[in-house]
Amino acid sequence: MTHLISDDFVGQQNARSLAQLQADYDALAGVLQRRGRDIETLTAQAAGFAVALPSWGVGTGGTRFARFPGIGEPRNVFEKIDDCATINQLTRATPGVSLHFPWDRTTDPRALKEIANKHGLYFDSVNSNTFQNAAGQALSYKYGSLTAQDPAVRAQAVAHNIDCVELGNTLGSKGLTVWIGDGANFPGQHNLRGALERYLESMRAIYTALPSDWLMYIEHKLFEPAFYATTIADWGTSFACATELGPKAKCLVDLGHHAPNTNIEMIVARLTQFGKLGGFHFNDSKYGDDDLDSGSINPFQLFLIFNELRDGAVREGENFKPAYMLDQSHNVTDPIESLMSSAVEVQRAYIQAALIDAEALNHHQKNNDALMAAQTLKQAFRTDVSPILAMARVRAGGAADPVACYRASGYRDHKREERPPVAGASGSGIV
Ligand SMILES: [Mn+2]
Repeated sequence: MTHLISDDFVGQQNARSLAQLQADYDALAGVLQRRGRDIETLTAQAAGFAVALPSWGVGTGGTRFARFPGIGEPRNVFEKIDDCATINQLTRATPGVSLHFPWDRTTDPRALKEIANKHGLYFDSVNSNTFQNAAGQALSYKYGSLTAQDPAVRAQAVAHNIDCVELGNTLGSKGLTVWIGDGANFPGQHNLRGALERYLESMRAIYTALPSDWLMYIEHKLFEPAFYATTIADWGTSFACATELGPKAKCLVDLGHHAPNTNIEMIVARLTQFGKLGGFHFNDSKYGDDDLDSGSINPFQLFLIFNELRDGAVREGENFKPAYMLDQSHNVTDPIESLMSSAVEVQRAYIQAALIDAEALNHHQKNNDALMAAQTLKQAFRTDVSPILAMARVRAGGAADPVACYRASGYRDHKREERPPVAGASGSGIV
């Protein structure tokens, strides 16, 4: 495995804080032991956790108003892979990379796969893009893609998705995530039922082209760019479509794609109960599809989602493996730092949820003791599991403190030299 920051450097950085980490780890081990929990079991769970990186997240995202590029940004998919490899080197929690086409299109997917594998990375699900017009595209998506009135536009959008599947198959991916911006901006613009009928017809054609070991993830989003009626606006529509399409179609929950205050953990419970929870795009939000860093606004919500996932794993057994991915837009931070700390926040919620005393929770629920049930969750949520996460990283060769190690390495300054900006570099943005 090759790394751009030397493993020796990471080891030297870790050495400076190892004694402190060990002391914190031992203290936490004592606390957990009194609760009847073994810290080593939890550390092993943390080490086994993975959340995929969005290739478009390593560049500055921007908003619909402006984009303020960062320094030394990746200019093509190969440079994005370098940044993703660095994130995984330091966090040891992000070995998967999710590509977005046509932004990440390459004429040599085999070479791309080889380089990613050399860095210890693999390709997670691929994402199609019919919410923009690609350069040189014959027909416009201005009035929709998979739901467009014009059958030729729909055929073009279907063909693009099938192309993504073929490219992904060469790269070793096992899933296609489909999000469309289709919908109406005015009452009356669409026949609401007709648009969904056209969507299903298009999706059936894509579904038929899926390899047998692939899944299709349907990503819903409440609004934007369609501000009156988005065709795939909510989990109900997503669930209905996934059910219509068949067992290879599942629902993808992007945390920012709901109305404010929506009980997302309940959506997770529902989709799990009916076998349609495909996976997540993790991020955080205050108002809408803000694409803020995971855990930066509402870490308790993230924890409650992982409580449902913990319950799902108990009930569903080994086959319950939702796909975890970050989907964020970084505008005022170094994207590498944001993605590293976000991966750690998702991993943190996972371990906090693993700490829940499920037996006690069950008991309190049966006895209608709402206060103690809530306290049982809070006890796990309040536990600072940072030493577990740091120890899992250090043992795997990662950094005790990924952001500090990254800053000390001078990685971004090297990239400033190596990567002078080029006009029209490959895309990054908000999805
Ligand atoms: Mn998303």
